[in-house]
Amino acid sequence: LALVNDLRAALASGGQLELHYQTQHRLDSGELVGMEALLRWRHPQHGMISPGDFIPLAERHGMMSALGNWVVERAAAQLANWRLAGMPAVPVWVNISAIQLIQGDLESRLAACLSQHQLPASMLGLELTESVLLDERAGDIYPRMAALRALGHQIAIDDFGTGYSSLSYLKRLPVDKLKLDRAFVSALPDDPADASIVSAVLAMARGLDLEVIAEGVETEAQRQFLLQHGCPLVQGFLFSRPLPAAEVEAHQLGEP
Ligand code: G
Ligand code: G
Ligand code: MN
Ligand code: NA
Repeated sequence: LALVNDLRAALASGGQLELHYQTQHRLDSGELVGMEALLRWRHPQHGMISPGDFIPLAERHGMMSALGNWVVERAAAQLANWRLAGMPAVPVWVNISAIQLIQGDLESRLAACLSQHQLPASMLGLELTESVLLDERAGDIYPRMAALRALGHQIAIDDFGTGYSSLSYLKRLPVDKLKLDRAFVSALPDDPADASIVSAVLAMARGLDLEVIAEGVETEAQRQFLLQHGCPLVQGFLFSRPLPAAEVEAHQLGEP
């Protein structure tokens, strides 16, 4: 319970929360194509706490909506700073939780942040997990996804392949990208089952005109496999860990 109160205080002040950014690349050329914003909590006593631990806490105690809003606002502010600093203008992707869709004012929140920081919606991508897409409390989210895309946001399905969704939904979902979950990537290229699944997903996505980004790519052998099977995009420790904004900036602007 102490931790809940700490989180409430952290959210109120914003001081202990940070976004880290992990770069995304074109697999063949290595070109930077985007960044994922990942939430971090630097607790004064417990050190860095993973979102895997405090996001469930925030959800249970009614703080997830405020936390999600903080992430969107922070990412937009960072994008504006980077634009001034002359950083490559690539989209930043934020993770959207079910509660942000259920609550219903996500669209106006996004619009307010973008207009405040004078950014086009195309610079802020939205990652939704399969479980978010299937959350009944959010109602029919297809029209809302379509509306978000009409505003200019790109949408990616996060952790693709780990949910219970049927493949038929891919045909009608208004999305731009599939993020292939790292569970399928980690045992490549040796595990024959994962190799089959990954090559099948890549072939299917091509047919459906969806761009795939492979997550959790850590080794050159994994990169080679993905390259040979036509995976266009990649994110993983092989290229970069999630880093504080200042470090990403130093890398991209070519520190001596
Ligand atoms: O970065 P890390 O591997 O610790 O993230 C753990 C989990 O927390 C991942 O599933 C990631 O998607 C999720 N996560 C990270 N940042 C955010 C965020 O800002 N919002 C939401 N809803 N989830 C996040
Ligand atoms: O659920 P989501 O895909 O949003 O979670 C992203 C998380 O995956 C981040 O917290 C990040 O720390 C982690 N991650 C990113 N790249 C790698 C990787 O190459 N290997 C492993 N093991 N984890 C990764
Ligand atoms: Mn994600
Ligand atoms: Na993921």
